[in-house]
This record gives sequence, structure tokens and C-alpha cells, in this order.
Amino acid sequence: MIPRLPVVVAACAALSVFVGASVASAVEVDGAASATEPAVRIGNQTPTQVPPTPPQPESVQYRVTVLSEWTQSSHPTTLPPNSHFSPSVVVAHGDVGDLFVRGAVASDGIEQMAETGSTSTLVAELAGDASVTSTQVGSSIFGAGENEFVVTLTKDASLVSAVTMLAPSPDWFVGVRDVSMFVEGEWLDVIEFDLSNYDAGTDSGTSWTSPNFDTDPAAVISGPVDAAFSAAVAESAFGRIVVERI
Ligand SMILES: [Ca+2]
Ligand SMILES: [Ca+2]
Repeated sequence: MIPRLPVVVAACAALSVFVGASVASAVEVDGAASATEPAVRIGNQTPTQVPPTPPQPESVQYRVTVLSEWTQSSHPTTLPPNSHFSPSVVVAHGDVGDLFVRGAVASDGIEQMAETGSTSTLVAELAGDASVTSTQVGSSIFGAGENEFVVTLTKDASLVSAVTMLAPSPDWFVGVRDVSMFVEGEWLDVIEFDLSNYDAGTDSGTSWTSPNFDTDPAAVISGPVDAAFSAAVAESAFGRIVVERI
């Protein structure tokens, strides 16, 4: 490129000379230019526009992996007996908050999931939500392990949310909410997050193995409020989620 620089300068100088002259005259001076190239391009050689994004497919498949890393080595001082992830619920959807909203009261389905690990009420709720395109349920994970799902996302339903109960616990769960895989007109290749920590606000037990103690009226879904949960959060993340285009 450097050896060409004087030519470009000459062309620019020529342009000022030939302002108002015919295109053919300008092209004669700039011998490198095509006879069909508009004269205006000579004074603006550097492209300033990013190439347009290629057309994006309407729908894309992703592999969603929920990984538990909740073990004696990750949580040596806080691990409760028989600790496990309850069956994960993974949702593809179009509206923010379809699965749950931090700061709002939990649905019956989220309460059931967070307190008992049962997913049937939650699955029924999601089946009645027009902006949810897919609901999948995994299996319990004891110790380190993972659940894998395949979801099809569309431009109108490009969000992924997931939850799983930390069991045993009063109403503590982990998950992600409203992760968009279609950002600024392009499908993302992969995202990975630590699972976030939530208290469903529906049981007032304070330790991992507290007996049932319904919160009535329910509080809103929040981050950890009990010291036992916070202490475990401080030790390490409970797990991760990876969403990868396939
Ligand atoms: Ca609670
Ligand atoms: Ca309750």
C-alpha cells in the first residue's frame, strides 16, 4: 500500500483541479481508476462503513448444558448431606420474565420447584404461556455432573432461562434468566455463566435442612437472605450454564 500512496495523493490533487470537469477527465489523470468508477470516489478512498451483517437464519439450534459443581471440594464447610440439583427446567422463550422475575412474588410453579424440586406445576404454567416455545426437564444431579438439552431459538423467541433447586434447602435455587442469544442482529456462538443464586421468598427456613416453614404472605424472589446460604455462596459458585450454537 505504501508505494501507492503518492498516486492517491496525486489523484486527490487532480480531483481539486478537475472539480466541475467531466468524469472522463479525472479518470485520465488517475490512471489506476476504472473508467466506470464515479469521480466522487477519488476523494474518498478509505471505506468508512462496516460491511453489512450477512443475513441471519430465522432459527438456530443451541446445546444448553447445566453443570453442577456443588461438591465437598467446592463447598467443604457448608455442603449439606445428600446435596444435589433437582431436575433442571430449561426454557426457550420470547418475553423477559417468562420463567421468573427477581423482585416479584414466585409463581406456584417456582415455589414448588424451589421447595421440593417438583417441576410439574411449573411445566404446566409454562405450557400456558404463549411466548414460551420450549420447556425441557432434566434429571437430578448428585455431586459434579451435567444435564444437556438441545433448544431451537427463533428471532422472536431467542431467550434462554433455566432453574434448578438446591436440595435439600428451604426454597433456595440457582439459575439464569432471560439470556438473549440474538444480539444486535446476530446469533451468538456461545455464552457461559455461573448460575445465579436465589431465595424464592416462599419458605422461611434458615438452614439447609430446616423443616417446612411457609412464608405467608410470600416475599419476593431475591438473592440469598439466610446466613447458611450466603456462607455457601461465599465458598464457590454451585455450577454453570453453557449455551453453545450447534
Ligand atoms: Ca426463603
Ligand atoms: Ca412455601
